[in-house]
Amino acid sequence: MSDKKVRVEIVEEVALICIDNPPVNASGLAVRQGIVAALEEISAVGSIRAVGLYCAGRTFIAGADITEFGKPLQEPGLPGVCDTLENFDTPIVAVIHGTALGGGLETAMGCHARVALPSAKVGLPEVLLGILPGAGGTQRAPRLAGIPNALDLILSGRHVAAQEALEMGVIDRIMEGTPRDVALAAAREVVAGTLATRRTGTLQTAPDDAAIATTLAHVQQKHPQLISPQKCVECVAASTGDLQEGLAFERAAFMECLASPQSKALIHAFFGERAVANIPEKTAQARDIGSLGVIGGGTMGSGISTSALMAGLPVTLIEVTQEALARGVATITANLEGAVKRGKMGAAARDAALARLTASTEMQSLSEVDLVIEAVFENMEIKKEIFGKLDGICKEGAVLASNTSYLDINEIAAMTGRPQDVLGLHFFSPAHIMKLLEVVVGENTAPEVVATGFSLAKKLRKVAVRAGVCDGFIGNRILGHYLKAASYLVLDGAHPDQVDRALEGFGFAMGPHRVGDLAGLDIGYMTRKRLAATRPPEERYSGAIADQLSENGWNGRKSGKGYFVYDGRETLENPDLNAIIAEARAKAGITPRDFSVAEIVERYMTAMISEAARVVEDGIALRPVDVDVVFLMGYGFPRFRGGPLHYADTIGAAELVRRIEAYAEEDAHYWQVPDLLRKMAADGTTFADLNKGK
Ligand code: T1G
Repeated sequence: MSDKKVRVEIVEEVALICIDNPPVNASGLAVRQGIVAALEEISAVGSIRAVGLYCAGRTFIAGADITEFGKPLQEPGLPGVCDTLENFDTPIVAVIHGTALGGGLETAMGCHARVALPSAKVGLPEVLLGILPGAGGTQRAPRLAGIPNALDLILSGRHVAAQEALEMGVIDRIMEGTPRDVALAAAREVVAGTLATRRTGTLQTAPDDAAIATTLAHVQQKHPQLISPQKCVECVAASTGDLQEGLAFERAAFMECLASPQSKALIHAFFGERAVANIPEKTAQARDIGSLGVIGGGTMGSGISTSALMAGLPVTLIEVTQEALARGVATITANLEGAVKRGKMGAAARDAALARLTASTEMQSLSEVDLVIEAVFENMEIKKEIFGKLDGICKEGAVLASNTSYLDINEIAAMTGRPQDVLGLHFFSPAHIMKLLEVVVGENTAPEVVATGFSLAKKLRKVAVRAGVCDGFIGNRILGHYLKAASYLVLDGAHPDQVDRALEGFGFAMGPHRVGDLAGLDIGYMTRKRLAATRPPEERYSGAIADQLSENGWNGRKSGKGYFVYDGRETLENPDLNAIIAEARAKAGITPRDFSVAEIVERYMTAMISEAARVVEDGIALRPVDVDVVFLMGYGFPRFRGGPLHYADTIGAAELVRRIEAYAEEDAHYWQVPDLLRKMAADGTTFADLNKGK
């Protein structure tokens, strides 16, 4: 079997070009060279009347090879290949299966007709990587599908099903069969004249200034920090003119986006979400999970149950009372109803999911399930008692997991005679929507049990990140630290609303005080009380203001008042807040001072990065990218900044050390330079280097 990425097959008067570059036929250099060589080979035959272009493996070209970005561009580039296809004398029909994405769809649009298998999908997701379709997509898509459809495809990055793509005009036909057989049949139809072909570039784009103007205003308002969405609209607007001028405009815009820090961050996020699956236990044999038990029908337990039911698993839900059980089942039902409303599943699938749910107050009914997830109130004694019981109930080989957000998995596992079967599976609320799952590995957790956690995550369509045991694991440990920085900013003079606005300007969907109100201030209050006994005396207390709010019964949205007042959909100022802040400052003997937006962001992010560096240093996270993925998937970190440690590399370890040492003059206990950062500042290492194992 040659390792040629592109093969030509001549079948009478038609030729077939087969691209074979697993895993996703990315159009790397060898594929591009191979396509050009194939066309030359076909020209040389001289008798070919039509060409069918298709791919081997699981999908048509899923885009340009992203791993080539940032490296010197090697010719032929993809724009050139698409032009060569378009200008080829003999008609070429592209046959799409799997997902034709980005440069893949652009390659197909460079061909003279497009046929898709019924299950195929097409898309132009480049904007999700901070770039834009740079091989003619912004010029050919409007010519085939019109400006509104092209804007939809290019700005949403969504994967469009074959039928809708046909209705849009992006593809010309849907045919059944294997990709090769369809390529042969379609090419013969071209010869027979029953499948029309045309050069996309010769088509005209009907102007639609209104759509362009509306969309431009929308992206500027919705994504003020992002470069590529705006560039996408400007390129589509240029598609009403001459093709070559439009392609040149697109190329310049593409190169500008590709050079942007945003694109580097978004590409880091793309590969990061895949890199976190690379764990020491990946070769271990995961145990089969055909059934799940969930203990606790509260927000988390019902969310986890919903996620499992939506993934096709049977679930046994356990609660202590019938009332609590009924509440859990009602929440699950509402979650599933919401999924139907959001178009995530059909009514029949909802009913089938509910039919897979068993609700019981008897823990004994968990005796045959493959995996149990305990999701009860965050109390160590209650959790230990449950695991003690599970040890006596569950079958041999069952995996016992806790959804604790902070507590010591080793201590919980010690309650059983099978600590090797115990791990943490830390879901994020709402658990049937949030994609992140922290898989917390105890000191005795068996490799196959860790592998089972990761395979469950895949089944639930979650992104799993491996975490070691410490208070709060990766995410909440770091959160606990930088929220103190936010509280110190307020104690020292900033206003909670000012802090939130500064961080929303940085890119967070919501500032820490609004997030606190959303999650419930009582959670933080209980954590502070839980940790009070172990708080070092030299630590400056950060909870005075939040404590007062909770002690007043103001725990945020759920009580209509917290840092802010919530009146229906309105968020209003809390008229009592300033007095509480002034009192806390007076008690602490603080003279407030002004903080700039830049200083607020700097302190908050430096605090986050410091603790993140310690989490890597302590081996709680395998790599810096694991921290980044946790924050991108679970803590609303702005994706176009790539995560705390990707962002840290844009600042540099030396500058971070300088900042921390400056802040330490105010508070040497809170602001300490992590050894890892000091070492990186000394030897010039970056977190990107650490991700590569350097
Ligand atoms: N380039 C390089 N590697 C890629 C790749 C790509 N385009 N797409 C996937 N991979 C790798 C991925 O890292 C993983 O590797 C393996 O393939 C399987 O992927 C000019 C410039 C296709 C829907 O944005 O959305 O074209 O981890 O685990 O869940 O306009 O991959 O096994 O080592 O994700 O089944 C535009 C990106 C590029 C599509 C399959 N295209 N890919 O999902 O598998 S920019 C995209 C995906 C562009 C032009 C511009 C998904 C998928 P590893 P996977 P999956």
